[in-house]
Amino acid sequence: MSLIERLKTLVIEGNLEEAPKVTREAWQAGANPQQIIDQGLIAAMEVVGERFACGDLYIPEMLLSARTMESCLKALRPLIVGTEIKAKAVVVFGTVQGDVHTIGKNLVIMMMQGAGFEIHDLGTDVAPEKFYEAVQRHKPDLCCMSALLTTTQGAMGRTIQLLKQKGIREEVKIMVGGAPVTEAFSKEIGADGYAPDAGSAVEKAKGLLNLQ
Ligand code: B1M
Repeated sequence: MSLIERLKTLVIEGNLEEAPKVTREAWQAGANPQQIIDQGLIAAMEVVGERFACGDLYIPEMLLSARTMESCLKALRPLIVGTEIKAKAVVVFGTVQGDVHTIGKNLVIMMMQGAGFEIHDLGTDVAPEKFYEAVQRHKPDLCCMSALLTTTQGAMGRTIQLLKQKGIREEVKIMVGGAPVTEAFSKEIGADGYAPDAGSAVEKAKGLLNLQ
C-alpha cells in the first residue's frame, strides 16, 4: 500500500494520531501537497460521505474523520502557506448561516493564504448580518462564502441581498463555492464568481481582482 493510500485509510478510520505522521512521511517521500490533499484527504472524505449517506457510518465517526483530516491539513500548512508571490488583497470568508462544515472553507483559505491573500476567517454558521458587519469593518476586496448543504446554500443569496439593501454590494466582489453550489446557482443569486475546488478558487479570486 502506498503512503497516500495508507493516509486515505487512516482518515476514513479517524486515526488522529497516525494520520498527520503519515501526511509528513508522504511529503518527505516526494508526494506534493496537492496530491496528498486530493488523493489522500479529499478521497477519504468522499468515502466517509458515501458511507454516511447509506447508513454504514454515523455522525460521531464522520466527525472523527473530519478532525483527522483537519490535523493532516495543519501538518501540510507550512508547506502550502508562504510559498507563492504575494497577491495582496483582503478577503472575508465564512461558511454560511445554518452550516457548520469547516474543512472545505479552511482548505480554500489555506490555499489563498499561500497565494498571499489576507484572510479574515468569520468561521461557520455566519449570518448575513455578520457578513455585512465584516464587509463594513474590514473593507475587503473579496467576500467568500462556502456552503455544504443544499438547505444552506440559499443563505448565500440572502447575504448578497442584504449587502444590496445596505448599499455596499458594489464595493466588494463575491465568490461562492461548496459541494452543492454550481456556476448556474452562483449567477442566479448574483455572485461574481464560483469555483469548484480550492486550487481553482485561488485562480478565480485572482481573476476577479485582476491580480494575474
Ligand atoms: Co456533513 N454532510 N452533515 N458533516 N458532511 C455532507 C456535506 C453530505 C454530502 C454527506 C452525505 O450525506 N453524503 C450531506 C449533505 C447533503 C446535502 O445537503 N446535499 C451532509 C449532511 C446531511 C450533514 C448533516 C445534516 C447530518 C445530520 O446532522 N443529519 C449535518 C449538518 C450540520 C450543519 O452544517 N448544520 C452534517 C454534519 C457534519 C459533521 C459536523 C459531522 C462533519 C463536518 C465537520 C467539519 O467540517 N469540521 C460532516 C462532514 C465531515 C461531511 C462530509 C463527509 C465531508 C465534508 C468535507 O469536509 N469534505 C460530507 C460528504 C462529502 O463532502 N463527500 C458531508 C472535504 C472538503 C475538502 O470538501 O467541503 O466540498 P468541501 O470543499 C471543497 C469544495 O466544495 C470547494 O473547495 C473545497 C476543496 O476542494 N469549496 C469552495 C468549498 N468552499 C468553497 C468556497 C469557494 C470555492 C470553493 O469560494 C468561496
